[in-house]
Amino acid sequence: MLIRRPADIPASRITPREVFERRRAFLRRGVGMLAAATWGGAARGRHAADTRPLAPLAASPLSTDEAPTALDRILSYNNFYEFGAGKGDPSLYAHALPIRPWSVVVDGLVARPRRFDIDDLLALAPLEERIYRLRCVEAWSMVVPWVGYPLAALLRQVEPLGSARYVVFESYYDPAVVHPHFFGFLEFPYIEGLRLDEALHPLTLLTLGLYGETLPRQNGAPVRLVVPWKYGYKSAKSVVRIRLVEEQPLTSWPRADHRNYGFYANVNPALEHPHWDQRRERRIGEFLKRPTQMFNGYADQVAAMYSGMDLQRAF
Ligand SMILES: Nc1nc2c(c(=O)[nH]1)N[C@H]1C(S)=C(S)[C@@H](COP(=O)(O)O)O[C@H]1N2
Ligand SMILES: [Mo]
Repeated sequence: MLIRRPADIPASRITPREVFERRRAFLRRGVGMLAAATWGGAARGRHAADTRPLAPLAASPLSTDEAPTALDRILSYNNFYEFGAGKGDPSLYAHALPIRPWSVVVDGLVARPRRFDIDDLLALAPLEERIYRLRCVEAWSMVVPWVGYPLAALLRQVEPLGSARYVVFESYYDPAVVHPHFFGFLEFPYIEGLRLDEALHPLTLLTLGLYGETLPRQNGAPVRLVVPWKYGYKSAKSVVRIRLVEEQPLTSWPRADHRNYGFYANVNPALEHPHWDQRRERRIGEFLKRPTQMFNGYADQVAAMYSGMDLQRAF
């Protein structure tokens, strides 16, 4: 079948928002399958697309009004070390990730431990589209229209006990499936963690999609975390277990290199990093760097959680 674009508009002239709106219009007109195979397929390049539309989505007042990064960049410039250390590796190799069936165990210091099937998770709370900045410690950033709902909605279901103070996130790991090349720096499974108040903060998103569809594998299908005021490494992908615990967990990056990666990982331009300048960032798709904002621009909402803490030490 020969498939044409709607008009001969050079791709360089199309803003991500226009592409997004046009894809949505396609989906609404009931040719979702076709749209996914054409626009999605073209944008994803070598990635085997098998996402599906998510609806209905409420727009979130917590969204930034900045323009989202183009979908093809979000799909092809990734950190997902289980599938390689190069930015292009996840889009090439993450197709091996088996995303169905999938379930997430939520246990530890909770009154009602439970295993959630991915379909339960998709139906647990109203899905919102939230356009958030993602700032990587490597000094690049993106703006992504995520789809999800507050992690708090999930945690409420299991009733955290009074003794629970931290939340641990464990990513999928099967040595037979992940990472076709040797990468000896991180130990797997990838482990992340938040303080319970951070995990319950309304900005902390249990994320099931982006750009109006279920998550592509390279972005952490079928369910990941997004914590927009922290460096990207806090946003664990392809989560299989969420555990509530009493002690601050030893997470993957500080375990590998505690001088360069802290537990808190709050975006902080005043912090000196030995490898990357945290004062500025390059928005993917832009040429000039821009100043990095404290807490990635979310200071009004989150700074109070850290009052009285020395953010140079608790970094
Ligand atoms: N399981 C797992 N989750 C992960 C990572 C990883 O290597 N493995 N990389 C993190 C880092 S460093 C970043 S910047 C973001 C990147 O998310 P994106 O590829 O969807 O932009 O995912 C985070 N989550
Ligand atoms: Mo990152």
